[in-house]
Amino acid sequence: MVKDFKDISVNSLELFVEAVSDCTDSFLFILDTKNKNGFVSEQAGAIFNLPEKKFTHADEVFKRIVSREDEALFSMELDSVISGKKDIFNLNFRALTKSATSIWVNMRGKLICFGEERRPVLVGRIEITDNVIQLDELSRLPTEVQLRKDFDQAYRTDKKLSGFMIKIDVDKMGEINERHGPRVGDYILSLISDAIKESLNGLATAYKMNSDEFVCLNLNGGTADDAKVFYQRLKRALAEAEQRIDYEEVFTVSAGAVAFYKDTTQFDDLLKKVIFTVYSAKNRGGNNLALFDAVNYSKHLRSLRLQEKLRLAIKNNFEGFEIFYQPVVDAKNIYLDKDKSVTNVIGAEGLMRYSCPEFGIVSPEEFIPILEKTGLIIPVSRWLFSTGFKQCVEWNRVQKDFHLSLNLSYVQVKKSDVLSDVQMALISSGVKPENITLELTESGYMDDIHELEKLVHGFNSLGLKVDIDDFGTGYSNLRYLQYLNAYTLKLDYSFVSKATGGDEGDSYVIKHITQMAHELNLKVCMEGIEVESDIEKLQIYEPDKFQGFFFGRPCTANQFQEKYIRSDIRFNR
Ligand code: G
Ligand code: G
Ligand code: MN
Repeated sequence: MVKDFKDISVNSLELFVEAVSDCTDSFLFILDTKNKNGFVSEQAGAIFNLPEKKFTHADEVFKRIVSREDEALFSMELDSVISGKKDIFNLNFRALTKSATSIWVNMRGKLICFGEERRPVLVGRIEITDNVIQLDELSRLPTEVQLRKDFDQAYRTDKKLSGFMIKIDVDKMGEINERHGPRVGDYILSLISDAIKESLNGLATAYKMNSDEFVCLNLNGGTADDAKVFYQRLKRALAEAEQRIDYEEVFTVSAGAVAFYKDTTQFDDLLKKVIFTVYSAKNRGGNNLALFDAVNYSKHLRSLRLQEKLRLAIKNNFEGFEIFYQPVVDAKNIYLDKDKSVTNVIGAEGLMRYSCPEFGIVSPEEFIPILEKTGLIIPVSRWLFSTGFKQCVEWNRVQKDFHLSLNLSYVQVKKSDVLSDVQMALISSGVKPENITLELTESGYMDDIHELEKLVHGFNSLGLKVDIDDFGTGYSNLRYLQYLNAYTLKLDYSFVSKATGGDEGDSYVIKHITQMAHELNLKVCMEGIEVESDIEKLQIYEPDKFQGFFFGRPCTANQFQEKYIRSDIRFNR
């Protein structure tokens, strides 16, 4: 039954709509079904592509705010009201906002007759519905906002969720964009999102994340195996898509899946886990599915926490950084006295340590890669040079040719301007360059041994010596040794200890490397002397220097000074 307001004109209705429009979050509208005049509250014009308040051809104008998928539905509904078949308009549809994003709205109106001539007018409101589903333009998939909403809603209902989350990241999307342009890139992304939709088959819900990333979520008890099944289907669907475009482009995806069973992990933490897992897949070369690994993840979290600590420590004037010193002994003349109570310590290797209450003493094998990755190695190197050199100067006052070695990694050299940093530290500390050695390993320089050659030359021209460290591990290159103008070859302790442990092969190799090094005018330092009996076993090869736990473990500067630095001149240094 159509209501009849014969004392009220459409004009006064418009005035009423205007008057109350500020009092509601809905967008009020009027559509005269006979002359097709339209009227909307001002707020509607701000969100949707609608003209100012009053306009003609209202049926066409309203259709324009409907997204393409829902156009047919909208026309059907509107036409049945205009033709008088229905007196209520009620439709949920995706409307396009001014910024061309699509949002779900509910539009509801009632046919009412106004004035003397009883004009049938549709009066109602458009409301943005509660579950605003923001669809990604390209993939027509809901976005991250919706993913979070869906997850949170499930979490509110049940804090122990079971299912899986899988994140998909297109491999080499940057390259694809670069080669074909971003429009083709978009097209390929849409092929990938189609393939994802095709592969879901009820296993999960897909969402489009930033840039070239997707997430599929299952909250119905899906397992890691289900995630694998989905990924296999996706790979097949992608292969078919490639075939359809005649292999104009090959595209692969990396994926990471986290399965959870009665788990209370909240959304942000779950997302972090899944992001980490995709990185593992990418690090394995891409084009594969990685499953969440709790052990790796806790290592990763530890490394992130340590990274924060290191950053703070550096800011706090290198608080917690320390150089430990391990004695280096003259292998030709090990003891300074007849009863072998005083060892002939000719120098030390400086070994960096970091410690803090949370982590205790952290090994450089753990923190140096973090410093290198973050670039923090640059300030720390400067600190190392200046602290080490100053210490050397102090000990040189007592023992004038006491010698300090510091380690430099390949990445450290690449990332920082090591040469000029060392030079600055030399000048400001006033250390004698001939008392300083830098230890380098060959690994990393394999592609360009000339780089290493240039570096050694640079250090030499500052008056410093360079030792080749860890010789015998990884890729030691005998052929280039002669070009390097290094001072000492340091035989790695793992290698030396095998020989002293009775390995004939290693003994043989050590013997000949030592002999060869001497022929090339290099000194030899053997590391890893752990017990006294090692000395005899190794001395027959006539090394120049020894280093190892038997002579002393790495220790603090104070401990080192107390044990090994002697003001006593009777040893005639
Ligand atoms: O002493 P420790 O076992 O923690 O040393 C482990 C490794 O860390 C050794 O190979 C050593 O060369 C390296 N290292 C120690 N101090 C430094 C340093 O100051 N810089 C670099 N690059 N490596 C270091
Ligand atoms: O790789 P580089 O030579 O820079 O590192 C020296 C490392 O070797 C230090 O961490 C030091 O603690 C370790 N080291 C020194 N002497 C010995 C030893 O006698 N036995 C063992 N196992 N390690 C040693
Ligand atoms: Mn070393």
